[in-house]
Parts: sequence; structure tokens; C-alpha cells
Amino acid sequence: MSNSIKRLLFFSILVVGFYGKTSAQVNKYILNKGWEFKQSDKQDWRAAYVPGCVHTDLLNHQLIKDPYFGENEKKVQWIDKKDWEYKTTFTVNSIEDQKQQLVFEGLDTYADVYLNDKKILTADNMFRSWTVDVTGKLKKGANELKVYFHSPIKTAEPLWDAVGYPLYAINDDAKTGNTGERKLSVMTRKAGYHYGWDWGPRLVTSGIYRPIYLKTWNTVSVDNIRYQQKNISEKNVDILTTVQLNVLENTNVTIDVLDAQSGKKYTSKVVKVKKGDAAQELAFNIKKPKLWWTNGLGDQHLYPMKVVIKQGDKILDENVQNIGIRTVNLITEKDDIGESFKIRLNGHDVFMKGTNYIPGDMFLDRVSDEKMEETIKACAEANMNMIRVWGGGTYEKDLFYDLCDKYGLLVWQDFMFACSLYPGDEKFVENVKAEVKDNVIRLRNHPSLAMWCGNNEIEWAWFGWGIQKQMNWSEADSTKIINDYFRLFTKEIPDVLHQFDDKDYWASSPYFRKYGDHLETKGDRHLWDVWKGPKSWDYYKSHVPRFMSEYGYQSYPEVEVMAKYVAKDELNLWSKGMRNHQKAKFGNKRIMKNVTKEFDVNGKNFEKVVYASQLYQAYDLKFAIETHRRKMPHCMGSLYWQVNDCWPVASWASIDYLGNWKASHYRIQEAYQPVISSVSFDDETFNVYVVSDLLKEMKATLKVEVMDLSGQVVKTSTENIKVAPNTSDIYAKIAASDIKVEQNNLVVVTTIIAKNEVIDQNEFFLAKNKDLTLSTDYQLTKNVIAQKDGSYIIELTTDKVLRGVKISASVEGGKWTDNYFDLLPGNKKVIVWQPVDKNMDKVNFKVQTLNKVLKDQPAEVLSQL
Ligand code: BMA
Repeated sequence: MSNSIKRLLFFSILVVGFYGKTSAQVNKYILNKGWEFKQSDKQDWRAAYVPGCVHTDLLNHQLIKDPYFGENEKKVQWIDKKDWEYKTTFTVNSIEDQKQQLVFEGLDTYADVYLNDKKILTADNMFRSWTVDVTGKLKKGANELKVYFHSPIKTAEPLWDAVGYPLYAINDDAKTGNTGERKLSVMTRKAGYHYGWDWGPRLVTSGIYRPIYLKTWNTVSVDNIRYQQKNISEKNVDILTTVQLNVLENTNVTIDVLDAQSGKKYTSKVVKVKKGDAAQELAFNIKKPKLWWTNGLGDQHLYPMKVVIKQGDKILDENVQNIGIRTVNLITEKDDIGESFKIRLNGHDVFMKGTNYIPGDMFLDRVSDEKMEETIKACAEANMNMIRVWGGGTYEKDLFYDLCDKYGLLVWQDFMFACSLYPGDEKFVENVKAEVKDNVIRLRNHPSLAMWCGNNEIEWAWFGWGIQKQMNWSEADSTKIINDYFRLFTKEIPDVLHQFDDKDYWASSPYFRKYGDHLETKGDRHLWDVWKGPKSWDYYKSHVPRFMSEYGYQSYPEVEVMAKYVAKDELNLWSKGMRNHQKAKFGNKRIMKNVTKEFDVNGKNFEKVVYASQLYQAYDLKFAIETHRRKMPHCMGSLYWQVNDCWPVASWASIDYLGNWKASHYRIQEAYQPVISSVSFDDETFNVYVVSDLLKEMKATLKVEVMDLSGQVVKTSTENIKVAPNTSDIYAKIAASDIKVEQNNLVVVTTIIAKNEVIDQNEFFLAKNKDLTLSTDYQLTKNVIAQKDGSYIIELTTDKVLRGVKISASVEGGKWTDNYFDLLPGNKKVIVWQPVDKNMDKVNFKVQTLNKVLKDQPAEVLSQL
């Protein structure tokens, strides 16, 4: 018996005891112990984890093989056709409190809940939370809680059939799921990506994926709080606190609003509350507020707020949450280009540098707090200031938004709808409205929350992809479908949203309200033509929108990562196992088509393909980001697709499933720096731009060197410049005719020096990588110059221009300060490697360069430190 199973069995016979009193009168008892699960038509109960899900429980008991390995995904498709039961027993020693409620923060999805064999809840939406009054239904002693999950597939089938016409869902992998023509994902309020996506497997799970707790209280409790900020200035902010109370009896209560850390009281009032629910408003102000800023622009100052409800001296309930003082708006106003699409933070138009986020695992309980923090931190480290929670996943757990508050990332929050058309019956609409209310109330006070968006790519699908023809709907059905769409996304959702929050709402990303609407002059845009081909990187230059909310290029994760998920002899692009880890249509072909154009590589050597694909992705994203930033303020945002993976897979992610930064994440980090230099080659001229996101003017020196690839500087210029705040401009120009070196033998190196420090160095190669005359005969020096606190500080120098320098350690698990970089003669490159295990005896480092690896010069291991 495995250790984890032994541990589970121990929990299953453990009876949960509780009923301790805290100072506040509201008590919460988490019911995460003693759970067991079984397939409903079988008898054997087995220990289960809560929060968790059926797939991970089956895996823990070795009843299925790892669905992420090889083609195992296909062998576990039976799970979603079955019903599953979960149960636990908890002990109540005494029942004193007036009100007893069971709170379910996340049930996935069609669940009947029984307390002591009596049904207390029917749930049908993974995104909602449910509070059930169980007053008088608890027994002294043992109580049994049972959750019966109906198969999400079997439940949705009759719902699908009742619609009368097929609905559209491009990513629903009905084929793998064996559901025939039925794209059942659209019928169920459950994470879309569970049904398959072009980067994810189909694993339609069931389970209690967020905590369940028993809440007991007396007289009055806090239901929710809304903090609204008005009249923000350097001197003052007015804060209106609306406290929504649950009241069991008429009484007088004192409501205090305090600083949770210092205990300083902001305001207080005594009110008579009446039985039933009541909202109470308290207004106060904070003098000289410290503002909350995005990463790179200032501090992320948080005010820890506490609301205390008292009856006399007795504390009835307390609520603590952080707020940040800031104004944030989506500005869409007519201008001489068309209509703006930009985020205004504290009165400044801020260029959004960011990414799209997908759930961190197919099984959400596996996304540990540490893993979530690693991802958000990696975004902040890469100089991002925005993250989009994309509509095919979930409304993330609270921690996600806490982390965005802390690291200074604004959140673009989609509602959970993506690339599909949904039913429009009343039951469905009411369910969605309840979901919107729950999540808006839960998330609205986070300073990081910038805007809400109705859905991902539905307007584009309707008006741009020609789906009406494809689906062959009758005219009447077509009209009904689009009317249902507009009702949900332009009326019902924004109506509910704006009852509970005043942030801006954008109905669909990208903007595409009517035929012909996909524009560079208005709204946001997704650009996939470069990935899909045959467009080259220059297409990014000719198609710069007002805000680019998606674009990207795929690459493969490191060989060591895939080696854990496919058999050793399957480590090649076309093996069955690897093919199952490429979910995009024509994915491998698309990667190879461009990668082979750009580099001397073929599909045969997997390691080389991985290296080349990562470099291609890195150069693609660097090109796109710089292009978008140079075009500021025409364009005011660039969110590449996508930062993370939910399993090990070939994808657009810049960080792989195991947390390794791909080549692209390093180059994104560089391209998103607050101030960058960037070369654009237009009309036979090298235009050197400086882009600054700073809110103050910057004095600097701009150095431009044209170098041949042997390292000879053939032209140089140095200029003192003043860079206006929040601008992009050309500061130097070099005519191609002035350069007497072949275009495939040159690199333009631009350096910004401010206060005697190099704050940016960028390299621009005009020719395709394949055509560059990179030398294979170079002197690379590499030294571990120091070892500090388990980290290795490594210095590299070269006598010739090196491209795509990849350094790796012989031990897995660690972090580089930079990697996959260019190395120039005359530069000393110092990088640090922080291993996870700080007590290793011996580590070897190997260095690879594009100069040699893809030119079939010696093997991959070029040098050992
Ligand atoms: C975007 C996303 C996803 C998809 C990605 C890559 O449009 O919204 O639907 O995974 O493209 O194709």
C-alpha cells in the first residue's frame, strides 16, 4: 500500500471534532477530513482528498494511470460518463448557535448534497458558491454529509438535445470524449478547458474542488462588503463602505471600520438593524493616501481593512480584506485614429505589458499556493503589469488576486465563456446571473482588478470565422443564437455586474461587434495570422491595433520535461505519445514550417528542434512586443498568449508545466523593461527608438553600434538624450547605405546608459538567423566566479558575436537570471543560477550557441564549465 493511501485511510476513520469558540461569534469549521469516494454503481468506498477531484483520487489509489503520460488521456474517458459519490462524517458536540449553514465554495458540477440522508442542495454550476441553511438539521454526535455527482456528460446530453439545434464549440474535443456530434461543454457551467483545448487534454472531472465549511453564528453576520473610492487625490480619498449584513433579530449593533494592522479606527456607527438582510453604509476618508501602482510604476501599497460588528462589547463578526487606493478605467473614447482602448491608472495612461493566464492544472486542487505564486511572481519579474484571466478556465481562487495585488499586476477578468455559443433559455441565463453576482462580489475589492470582459472570441467567431455557414443553421436558428448572445453579453451580464461593481465592462475580446469590425483603429485585437502562417513577423508591424490582447507562437518544453511524460523511445515529434501532447491542429507542422525557414534544423533531432522552437518563439514574441511598444500611444497594450501550461504540452506558454522558463520568458522580460531601445528597419533605414513607460523625464546616453558578426564595430554613435515620460520616439537613424557590411553579417547594438548604469542593451539582426554568418570558431570563456548561498555566479565572455546562448546545469531544478541571450565581444555577461537544492556536491554547466548547435558543428554539449 502506498504511503499516500495509508494516510488517506487514516483520515477516513478519523471523526472530526469541533466547536471551539473564537472571539467573534461566527465560527467556521472546515470539513476537509474523513472523506471517502466511490463510483455510484459500485460498493467500495475509498479515502479521498477534499478539495480534490475524481481523477486525482483514482490516481492516488492507482486505479488509473497518470492521464498526463503518453496516450493515457484516452483511457480515462469513461470517468466522466459515471456518477461519483463523496461522503464524510463530522461530529457536533453541542448545537448552541442560532444559525447553522453549510458553505460550498466550489462543487464541480452537477451535485446533489445530502445531510444525514436528506437532500439539502442541488448544484449545477462549478463557478458558484452555495450557502445552505442547515439550522435544526444537525444532530448531536455524528452527522453524515454526502455529495452525489451526476456525470457531467450524461446530464448534459438531454439538455443538448432539447436545444433543437447544434451549438458551436471549436475546442470541445468531442471525438476524444466519445460524445459524437454533441459539444456538451456549452450546456454546463463548468470550466471549458476540461473538455479539451488546443493546448489541453480532455479530462472532464467531477469533485469538491474548493473548501466546504460549516458556519455557525448568532444575531448578525457579515455577508459581504463593498469598498468604493471617490475623489482620489494626493490629499484625500473618500471611502464608502457598504456592509451587507445577515440579521436574525432586531437589535442595535456597532459597526467599526478599522485599520486591521494598527487598530486605528476610521469610522464607527451604531445602528438599529431589523430581522432580514440589511445594507449599512459608512463613509470616511483617508488623508494623504498612499496610492497602489502597477509593477514598475510605484509601490503596491495596501490598506488592510477590518469591519467589526458588535452588540455591546460582544463581537458578532469581523471581516478583513486588503484594499488599494487607485483609480482604474478602461478608456474607450473617439480620437483621430478611431477609438482608444487603454487603461488609465491614477490619471496616467499606462501601456499594459502582460499575458494571458490559463488554469495551472487540469485538476485545480493541484495548483498549490506556491505554484500560483511562482507564476505570478514570474510575471512581475518579467516586468509585466497586466494578466488576463481568460474565459475558458475558471474565476481563480482568492489567492490569485491577492498575489496580483501584491505584485502589481492589473487583472483583466473574463467571464467564463470562450470560443463557443451558449443556450439562451431562462434557466441557463439565471444560472449565469447568479454566477456573475457571486464572483463580482468576491473579487471587486481587489485593487488589481481592472476590468471585466464578457467572453473570449465569440463575436470574432460569429462575425469573422464564417461559422453560420459551417454550422448550417436555419435562418431562424441563427437569429435566435445571435439574439441570445447579445442578450447575455450586452444586457444580462453587464446589468448584474454593474449592480455590484462599477468597473468597466468590455463585451467580447477581441472587439468584433459586426461584420468587418476587426480593426486596427478601434477596440482590442487578437492576431493569430503569424502562428497560422504564412505571415511573417513583419505582419505584426503592419497590423498594430489599439490594444493587442492575444498573439503568440508555440514551442516545445525542455526534453527533460517531456521525458517524464512519454516513453524514452517516444522522444520525437511524430511518436504517438508526443503527438498526444500537441493539441493544436497542424501544430507540429506549423512549428516546423517556420522553424526550418529560420534555422538550420530538421525534425529529426528532438533536442535541436526543442531548442530551435524555443528560440523561434522567443524571437517572435520579442519582435511583436517591441513593435507594439514602439507604436505607443496608438497601441496601449500587448498581452501575449499565454504564460503557463495546465499539463506538459507543446504550447504557446512561456513557462512550462513544471515551472521552467522557456527561452521566450527571458526575452519577454527584456522586452517589457520600463525603458527599452528598439530598432525598426523601415525604408532601408535602421530607426532606433527609445520607449519609456516612466512617469518622469529621463536623461540618458544612447549608444548605437553596428558590428559585424566577428565583433568588429563598423559604425558607432553616442548621444545624450532626454526621453519624455510615457513616450516612444526615434532618437537615431542609420541609413543602410552607410553600412558597408553585408546584411547577413551585421548586428545593430543599442545601449541606454542612465546614471552610469546600462539599463538596456538590445541586439537587432536584420537577416534570418539561418543566413547569419555566425562564426563557429570563437573563444568562449566561462567561469564560476563565486558561489554564494548555494547560488552560482557565472561570467561569460566571447571574442565573436554569439546568438541564442543557452546555459544549463547538470542538475534539474533551479532558476537562471538570464538565458538564451546574445553575447557580444567586449561584454562581460554575469548570470546567476539558483538551484532548488542548495547542497549539491558537483554541478556541471553546459553552454550551447546557435552559432554551432544548428550548424551541425560538434554535438550539443559544447563546453563544460
Ligand atoms: C486564443 C485563445 C485560445 C487558444 C489560443 C491559441 O484565441 O483564446 O482559445 O487556445 O488562441 O489558439
